Amino acid sequence: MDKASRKGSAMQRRMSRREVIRWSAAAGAAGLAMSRWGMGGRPAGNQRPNFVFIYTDDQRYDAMSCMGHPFLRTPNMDRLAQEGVRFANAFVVNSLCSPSRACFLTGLYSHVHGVVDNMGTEYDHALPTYATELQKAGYQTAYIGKFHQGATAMPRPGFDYWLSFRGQGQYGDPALNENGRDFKAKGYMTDLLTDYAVRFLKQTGGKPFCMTLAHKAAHAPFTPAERHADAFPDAKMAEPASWKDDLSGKPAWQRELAVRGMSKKEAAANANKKVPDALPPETWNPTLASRLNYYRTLLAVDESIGRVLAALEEIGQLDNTVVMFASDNGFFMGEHRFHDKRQMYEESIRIPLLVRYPKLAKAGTVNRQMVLNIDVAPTFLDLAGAKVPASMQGRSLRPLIAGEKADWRRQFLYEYFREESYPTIPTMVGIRTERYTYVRYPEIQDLDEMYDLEQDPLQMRNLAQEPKQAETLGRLREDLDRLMKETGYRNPKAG
Ligand SMILES: [Ca+2]
Repeated sequence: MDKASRKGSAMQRRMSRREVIRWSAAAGAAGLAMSRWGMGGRPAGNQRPNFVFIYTDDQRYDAMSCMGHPFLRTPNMDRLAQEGVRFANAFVVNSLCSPSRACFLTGLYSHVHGVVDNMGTEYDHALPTYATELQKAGYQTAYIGKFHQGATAMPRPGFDYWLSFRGQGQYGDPALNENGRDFKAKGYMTDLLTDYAVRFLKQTGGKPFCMTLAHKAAHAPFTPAERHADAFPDAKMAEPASWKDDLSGKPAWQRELAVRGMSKKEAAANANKKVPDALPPETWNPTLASRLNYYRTLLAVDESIGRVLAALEEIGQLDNTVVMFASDNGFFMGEHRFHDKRQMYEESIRIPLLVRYPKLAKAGTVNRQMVLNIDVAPTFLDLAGAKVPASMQGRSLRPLIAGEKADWRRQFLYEYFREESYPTIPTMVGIRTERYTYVRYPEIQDLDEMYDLEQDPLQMRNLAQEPKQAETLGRLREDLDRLMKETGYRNPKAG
């Protein structure tokens, strides 16, 4: 732990003691008994911020109109950016649904919290999460939406209110689970989740709360709300510049993925297809329905944000609430001829991250530090004045939200673990610095990758084999080894 973080932790400890004293005094004076949320009653709790953490599934970092999107309009995401901080360099440390969700919760890398793939593993319930710690600190906690870990829809530790579903769930008339009770709902998933979120907010009664609202959108099968089914009638999606990438000079598995497909079934069916050294060109379809529908699903998400903000205003808590908006991973829209996520390219590892909290954040700020999904949990605990467990690997974004100068990270570790269902995409471990990406594939014999993002932001030219780059490559390898050591890297799937 560096000096600044030690100082920060000491301050957190002092703050939490002060909080306890203040709370005890207030509760004592009012003659209130302990409730399930800690001290009963309203007084001191109102001084602490509430948290509303809204996140989507598979939303690209640039799928917002405030990022200059050509046809998607997201006035409420834009409002969060205009009235708060937009993190221009927000990343996930593992670009996959279940692992990233557990990273948000625990502030830990996948190889520590245990969720390394989408195959139904679950984080270790003994681990502290922002929910368990805020609950202990007297917050009312709610999880509403897609959880996508384990094999069950049942409530998880740390949440006073629970509304979720099993696995991926359905867009239309979904099966839901409310506080342990299974039932079938009528309606469109994004709208239903928003109804429950608004209902939760309206019954908070002045006690501090932390509500997570995790949307199913914009994940496949990309089903928009009926009212948005015909949105963007004239949209033509521009061909991404890296659609022309023939993947020559890059690892062979990437060309294999492009030629033979991603799933185990596709890979088996196409096993006889030859994998060339360079991909032949392919025609871009600017009106591909699945891609347009991906963007259409985000229209209901944006409306949902608007409804949540209105509900916060109605209960008089808007400016006392830290509203954070993010996504669990990015998504390829044909870049390098890829779809989906997982790979350590920018479109896959970058996420949107917006924070509105006018008590701390100056409106319309853009922060360019590298921030991560594992930073969310420590941020909430820090802002609540609760103790951030020393075991958490992320860092509190508080100084960045406040616009303070901070000695911040200049590189981070990225990891992905091969899934049985998508065997072509290998286990990878990499480092992203402010200038470079370097990734290696420890389980297969294939090329490493190295990109100079300053010279080659589209990641077209793999520098890992270029003699002139040997020194830089050597440094990146050393830095990666150090990060692996520091974070206790291991491959849990390798046993
Ligand atoms: Ca996802």
